[in-house]
Amino acid sequence: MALLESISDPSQIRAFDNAQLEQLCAELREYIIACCAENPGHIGASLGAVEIAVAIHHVFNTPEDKVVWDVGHQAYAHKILTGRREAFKQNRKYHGISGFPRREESPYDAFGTGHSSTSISAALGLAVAAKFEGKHEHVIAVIGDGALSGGLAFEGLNNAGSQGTDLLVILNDNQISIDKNIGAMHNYLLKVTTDRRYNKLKKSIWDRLGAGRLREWLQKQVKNTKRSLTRADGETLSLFDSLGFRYFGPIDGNDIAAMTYMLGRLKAIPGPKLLHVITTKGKGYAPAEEDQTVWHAPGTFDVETGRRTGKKSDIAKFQEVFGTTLLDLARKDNRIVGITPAMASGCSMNIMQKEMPERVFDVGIAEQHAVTYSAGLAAGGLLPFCNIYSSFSQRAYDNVIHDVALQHLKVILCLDRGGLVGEDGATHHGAFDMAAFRPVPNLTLCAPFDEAELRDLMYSATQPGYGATVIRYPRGYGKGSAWRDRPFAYIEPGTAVKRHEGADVALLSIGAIGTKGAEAVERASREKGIEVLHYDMRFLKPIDTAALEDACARARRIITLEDGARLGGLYSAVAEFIAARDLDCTLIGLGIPDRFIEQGTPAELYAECGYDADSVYRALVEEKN
Ligand SMILES: Cc1ncc(C[n+]2csc(CCOP(=O)(O)OP(=O)(O)O)c2C)c(N)n1
Repeated sequence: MALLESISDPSQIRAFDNAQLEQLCAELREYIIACCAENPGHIGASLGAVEIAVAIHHVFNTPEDKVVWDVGHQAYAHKILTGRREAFKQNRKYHGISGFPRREESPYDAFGTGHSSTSISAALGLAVAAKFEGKHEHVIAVIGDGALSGGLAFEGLNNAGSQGTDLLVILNDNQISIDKNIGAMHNYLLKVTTDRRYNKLKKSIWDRLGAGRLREWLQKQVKNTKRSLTRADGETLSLFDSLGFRYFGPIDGNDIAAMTYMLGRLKAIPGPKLLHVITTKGKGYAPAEEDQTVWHAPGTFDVETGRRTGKKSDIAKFQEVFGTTLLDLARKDNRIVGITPAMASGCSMNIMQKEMPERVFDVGIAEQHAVTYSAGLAAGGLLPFCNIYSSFSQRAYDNVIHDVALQHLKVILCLDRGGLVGEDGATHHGAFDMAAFRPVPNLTLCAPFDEAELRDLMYSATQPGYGATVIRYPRGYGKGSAWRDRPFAYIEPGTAVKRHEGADVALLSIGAIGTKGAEAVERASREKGIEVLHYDMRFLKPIDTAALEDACARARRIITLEDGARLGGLYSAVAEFIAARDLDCTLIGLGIPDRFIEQGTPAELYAECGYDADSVYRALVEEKN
């Protein structure tokens, strides 16, 4: 680590020669692998983007010149080079650094990210602002081929291409998203990169590198290739040119000499430019190159063997319950189809995809399209299950209102990772879904207590008593209730379940966080003789008013518990109920407070937000009425 150890600021690498830059890339890789083996993170994308980060900081005058990373999960080399080498050992940890770029964290993080496809819009904004202020800054957006499948990226290209503002977009094309990348844009990029002239160039780059005289030669080749790629076999391949960008590439993005050379040249060219670079996800670590989907974020592993060392559990995650149940339902009902915006393995829709590939649609990182497409499928008579991670569904809010709910279209929207997700932090917590969807008419909004209830709610939503439905459930494990091969049970919309009888205090919970509530209820009874009336509300909409009436009539102290924003969620719903009836109750709300919660283990974050089992217990026993 001779070089890396001495770098505290990227200006130190500006004078490096190619041999030093190559060594630096090798050291960065070794460091990222060693750190991620113990402290898991997004290793695959970050290994693939090492040369991009090094070349940018070598060529450009960061932080005055600005780099905007799309999604930001590939930016580990950037973080390590920009004064966070030691801090990287605490990557994604509680009170450590974020796994994504954050403006508060470093002046080198020009724009915060976590969600996909924002980089071109944000970089354009920065570039236009610099122009307004008369500053001569370079602004660079680094976007993956997966992120380019998101509509926002096209909106950015469309706007930037017509403005003529100086902007460099580096398209980091590793030909994979988390799962296999799909879509027409992917096919187009593939066509460009498999062009015989490009491959000839790539081969000769390698041949030539050994021989030296790199500069003039590369210059000539790149020029020729650009010319030839815009017209391969008589067909135009200049999609980006037609959008107003000058297209350069494709070049080998894992070749540091080629990268620094190209960036150096592009620095002098005005206007919107797009450099297409080909990289390998997981580059330099064989296990990560071999199974790129798993090594997107593999958990802990043994560096020598590549064996993944994360704890295995006997119980299934909510995701497996979702995936298996969807397949079970689809086997019985031909109308059922699955839609995922690029998260087939993350949400386990790949279980259905394996058996029924023609009935599962991976639409790319395109949450808005996923919802409106589902609405179209429903309007055409199919029964779509659209699965979106809760935080990414924020993108599709209007589509749910305008395309689904308003038109009474029966889309079953399954929101995965509802609630605090842990190490991915503020950008990824599913905090706002319940508050956001509660005011939308024509929607049923529910959250299962456990695995069996998820299965039954999914089944129930297919039945005639339900219209458009949102089912939200958390990341990972529940309490481990028996669910597999269980006969489906219909759940009437708007019905709560009484989970404990009592009258000293009432606990109204929604979702799987209710299991922590149940632990606290049990402990309050055992240790303090406090008997809690515990309702698992199950539905936020329609809400079970009989259960609320019962709770308010019997217990004067009501505690709501939700793994979501208190403002607008269950807490607000119960407050509205109490206020409308002028009831004499004290209401305490446990849930995500009115601020953004950063990264940490779920246990640390529940404790911080005051709704882990201990906090619920304290709230229950604080006062005996
Ligand atoms: C709006 C949104 N949807 C989904 C995701 C989840 N996600 C994170 S990285 C990723 C794949 C990105 O692919 P690409 O841009 O090609 O980068 P790579 O990981 O291949 O380097 C996805 C789908 C996200 N971060 N944001």
